[in-house]
Amino acid sequence: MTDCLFCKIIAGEIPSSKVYEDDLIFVFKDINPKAEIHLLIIPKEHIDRLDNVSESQAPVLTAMLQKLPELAESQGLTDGFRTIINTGPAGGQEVYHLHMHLLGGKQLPGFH
Ligand code: DGP
Repeated sequence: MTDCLFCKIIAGEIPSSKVYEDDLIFVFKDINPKAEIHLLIIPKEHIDRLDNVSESQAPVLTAMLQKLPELAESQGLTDGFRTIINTGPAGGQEVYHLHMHLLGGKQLPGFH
C-alpha cells in the first residue's frame, strides 16, 4: 500500500528506530512513547486493522505474539509488560496498518 505511513517505515522511506525485523514482522520505537519502553510490532504485509485479518493472514498474528518475550527481554522488561491493539475509530486506532503496542518500564497504572 503506497500511502501507508507504516509501509513507508518498513520500506525505509520514513526513518524509524528499528528494534527487530524478520520475514513477517517489523518492530520499532513509538515516536510518542506512552511508557518508558513503547514499541510497535507490525506485520510487513499491509493489513489495515485487527478485525480485517483473513484466515490466510492469521499466522502473522502468531508471529507477533511469539516475539513478545524476546522483545521484552531485549528491552529489560523482566517483570512483565502490556500489549494493546487499538482497532477502528471507537478503539482509538490512528494509523490504519495493524500494530501491537508493547509497553513497559516503570509500573503501569491499572487498566480495569
Ligand atoms: P494507534 O493509536 O494505536 O493507531 O497508535 C499509533 C501509534 O503510532 C501512536 O502511538 C504513535 C505512533 N506513530 C505515529 N506516527 C509515527 C511515526 O511516524 N513514527 C513512529 N515511530 N511512530 C509513529
